[in-house]
Amino acid sequence: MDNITIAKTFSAMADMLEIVGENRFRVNAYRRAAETVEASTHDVCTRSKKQLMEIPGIGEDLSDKIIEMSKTGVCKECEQLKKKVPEGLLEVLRVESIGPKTARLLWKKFRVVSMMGLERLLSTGKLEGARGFGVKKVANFKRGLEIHERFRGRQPLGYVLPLAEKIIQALRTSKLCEEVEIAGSLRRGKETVGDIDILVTSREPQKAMDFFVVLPQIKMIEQKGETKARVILTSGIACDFRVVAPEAFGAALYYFTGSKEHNVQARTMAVKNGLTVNEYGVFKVQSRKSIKSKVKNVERVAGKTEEEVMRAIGLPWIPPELREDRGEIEAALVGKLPKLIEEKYIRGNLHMHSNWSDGEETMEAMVRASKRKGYEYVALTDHASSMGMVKGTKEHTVDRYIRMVRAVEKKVGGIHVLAGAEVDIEKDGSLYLSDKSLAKLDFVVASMHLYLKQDRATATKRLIRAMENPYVDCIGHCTSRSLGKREPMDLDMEAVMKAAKRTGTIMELNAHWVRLDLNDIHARLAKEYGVTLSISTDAHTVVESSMMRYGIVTARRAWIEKKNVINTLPWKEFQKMLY
Ligand code: DGT
Ligand code: CA
Ligand code: CA
Ligand code: ZN
Repeated sequence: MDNITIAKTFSAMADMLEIVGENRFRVNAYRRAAETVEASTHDVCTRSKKQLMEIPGIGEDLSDKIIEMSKTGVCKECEQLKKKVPEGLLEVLRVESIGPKTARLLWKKFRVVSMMGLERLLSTGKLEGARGFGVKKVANFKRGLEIHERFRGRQPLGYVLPLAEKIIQALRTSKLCEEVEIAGSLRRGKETVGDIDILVTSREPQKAMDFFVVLPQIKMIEQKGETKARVILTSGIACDFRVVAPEAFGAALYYFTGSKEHNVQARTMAVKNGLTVNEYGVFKVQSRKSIKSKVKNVERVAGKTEEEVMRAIGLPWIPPELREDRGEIEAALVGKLPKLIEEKYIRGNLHMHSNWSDGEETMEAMVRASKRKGYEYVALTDHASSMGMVKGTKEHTVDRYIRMVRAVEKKVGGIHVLAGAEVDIEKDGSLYLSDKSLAKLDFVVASMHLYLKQDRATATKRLIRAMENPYVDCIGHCTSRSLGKREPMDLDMEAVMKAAKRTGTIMELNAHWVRLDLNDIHARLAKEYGVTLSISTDAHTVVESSMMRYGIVTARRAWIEKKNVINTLPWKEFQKMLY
C-alpha cells in the first residue's frame, strides 16, 4: 500500500459517494483527505493512528480507513460502494465538465456506464436539448472527451515521480543492485510520462529480477525475462525494468534516457567520427576489407559511465532535461550549454494560499513551512477574486489582510513575509481590486481564472492590459491549463513575452505539477525575450510546498539559469528589484 493508492481510493470514494447522493461534508472530507495523503512526503501506512489523526483533515474515520488499507490492502466501504456504482462511470467523471451530478444523471437517465457509452450517446445527438443538457454543455462534453483521449495512458510527472522514487529506494536498499537509476522521459522531467524506465546493475540479476516483480507497488507482470521485465503498477502506469552489465551501464543509461530524437542526433555524430553507439557501449569500427576480420576490429571505447560515453562521441555531459534535440548538441559542441537552475538556488516562494482564501492552513503554518525549507522570504498571495468565493481579499479587507500578514511575520520571525494577492484578471483585462488597494500590497500576482475560452486575440489583449497595470508584479499560471483536464488558453505567447519585457512584468512558472505553466517551451521563450521568471508553488497546503521540484525540472527543460529567476535573489537584491 502506498500514498498514491490510498489517495486514489479516497478520491474514488468521494466521487462514488457524490454519485449515490451522499452529503457534501462527507464527500469533501474524502476529497480533501485524498489530496493530503497524495501530497504527503511521509508514507502514511507506517504511521500510528495517533500520528495519522494529527494530519490536518484526517479524522478518526479516515485514520481507521488508512490503517485498514495498509493492513488488508482494501477498504471495505469502498468495495461496497463499487457494487453500487458502475466502474466505468468513474472514468466518465475524468472528462472535464462532467462532475458527479452530471454523471449520475447520465447514468440514471441515459444508462451511460462507461466511456464507450458516453461516446455512443454523444454521437446519437440525443443529448442535445434533453433537460439539463444544452447544446453548449454537450459541446463541452465532446471537447472534454477529446482531451481525455489524448492523455489516455500518460500520467503527470508529479504523480509518477514519487512512486518511481519509492521503487528506486527499495531497489537501493535491497543490496541486490549496485547501480540503480531512473531513465526515460521521467529522468528528462517531461510533464507527462508514458512509462517508467528503470536500469540497474546486479551481480545476481535473477535475484534482482525476482525482487523487483514482487514489490508492493506492482499490480501485474506483463513480461519477465532474464534481464528485462515489464510490469503494471497499482497506479496503472507501466514500468520497464532492465538489468544491465556494469561495463555497459553508462551506455544503457544514455540510450534509455533518450529522447529518441536526441539519440538519433548523437548517433549520427558518432558515425561521422567512425564510432557506433548503442545501449551496450561506444565502439570503434576499423574499416578493413576482409569481412572476417571485422568482428575482431570492433573495439569498445566506452560504456561504464554516461560521462565516458558522451566524451567518447565528442560531447560534454548534457543534463537529461536538455536531451530533446532542441539545440543541445549544437550548444554542447561550442561550449554554450546553459548552467541550469537548481532547487538549492531558490530563496523564496512568491505564490501561496492560506485559509484566508481557499488554502487549507493558516498563514502562520504556511510561513513556517517556508522557513523550514530555508527560504529567506515568502509572499502570501491569497485570492482576490469573484470566482464564486466568499472568502479571500476584498476591497474592504485589504488593510486587515496586510495587518494580519505583518503580525505573522513578526510572530514567526527570521523570514521576510510579503503581503500579496493573487488578483483575478477580469474578462476585459481590468483587475478585481482597485489600483488604490493594489498599491498597498507588497507583491501582486495577477491570474486568469474565469473566461478561459476566449479567442486568441481577445485573451492576449486581456492579459497584456493586466500587465500594463503598474501595480501588477507578476502574471500567475499564464495559460491556466490543467494537465489532462483543461487545455491551455489560446494566447499569442510571443506578444505576451514582448509585453512582459516592455512592462517589466515577472512571468510565473507555476510549479504545481497539475499546472507547470509556463511550460518548458513557453519558459524558454520567456528567456529568449529576456523576461524574468518566478518559480513558485501555488501551495494551498503545507505539503504542497514540495511542488517546487517540478517547477525546477520544467525550468531546466527550458534552459533556464539562476539569473533568469527572481526568487533566487538574496532578500536585499530581491527587494531592490521589486521597488
Ligand atoms: P515515454 O515513456 O513515452 O514518456 O517516453 P520515453 O522517452 O521514456 O520513451 P520509452 O519509454 O519508449 O523509451 C525510453 C528511451 O529509450 C527513449 O527515450 C529513447 C530510447 N528508445 C526507445 N526506443 C527507441 C528507438 O526506437 N530508437 C532510439 N534511438 N531510442 C529509443
Ligand atoms: Ca518511458
Ligand atoms: Ca519504456
Ligand atoms: Zn490561481
